[in-house]
Amino acid sequence: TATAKSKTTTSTQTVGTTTIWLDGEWCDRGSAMISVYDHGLLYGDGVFEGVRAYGGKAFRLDDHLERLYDSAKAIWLEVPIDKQELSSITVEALQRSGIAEAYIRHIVTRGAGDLGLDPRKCPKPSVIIIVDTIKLWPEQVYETGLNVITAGTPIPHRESLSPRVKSLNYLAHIMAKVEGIHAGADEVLMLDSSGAVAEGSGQNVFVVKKGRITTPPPYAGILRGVTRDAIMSLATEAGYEVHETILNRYDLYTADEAFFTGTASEIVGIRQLDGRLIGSGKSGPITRDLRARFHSLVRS
Ligand code: PXG
Repeated sequence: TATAKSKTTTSTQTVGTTTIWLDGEWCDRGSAMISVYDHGLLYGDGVFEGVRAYGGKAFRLDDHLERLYDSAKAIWLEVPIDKQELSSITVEALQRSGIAEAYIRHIVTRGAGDLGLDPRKCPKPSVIIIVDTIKLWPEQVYETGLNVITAGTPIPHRESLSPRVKSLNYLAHIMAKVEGIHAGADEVLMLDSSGAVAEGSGQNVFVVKKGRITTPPPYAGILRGVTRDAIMSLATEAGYEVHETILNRYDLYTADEAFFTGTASEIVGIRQLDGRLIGSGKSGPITRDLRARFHSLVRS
């Protein structure tokens, strides 16, 4: 049954139930439905967020919601409820689910319209909150680091569909992921249309060289990750030198350490890129240190 299917077991063995809020109604996995005329489905016209909860508390919920409303603003979409209300409903959804170690997905779609592109034909955007869990890789990957290849698919140009908008159009990132799957890699590195290092399929990327930590700047055209910002602050507080700078693959090939950050991935080392071992070829000491600091931050 839908109820049985939606029972969720997290890594800490907390059993909860997938909980969905859809335009004011509480639903489960079987009952939550949207129209086939929704432009979110027809055209990928909409935006989303992914938030993690640790010990029943959402991590940096305000930052995620701010990004959600900014993404919506950028695509000329008005979220029909205000940020404060969405925040309260999110907290309630998390409590109702009973999932302590949760992954929360917010989605705002353009809503149901007709079969033309014109968003003015969609009178009411839909707002969805899903509380569930997520696991990208087995636990051991966090020890060994990831085997990564560069994808041939670049991220969309910043003046086409801005990568700073967390939109429902993830096809470029999915096509990159598919390349990684067919090559037997754990994850992919995506470049921008000029060939500079951009991000993973759902992660920001960092390089460590001689104790100095670098990551590409958001204005170059990447998603400004909430985890990225948290890691940059943690690293600075810990006394590391942190810089935003344009990176090339050369910088990764010759790095002492490299790692990805993201809500779903948290912080994970990159063991090798395109067949070049990075540093010692396993998750490095600064990556491990930041991972430990990140774990205590999210539980604090
Ligand atoms: N870049 C992109 C393109 C992303 O989609 C990040 C960076 C990291 O941002 P945060 O704020 O999460 O630190 C993301 C995150 C997944 C998954 O399954 C990841 C994301 C969205 C949906 C799924 O890994 N986005």
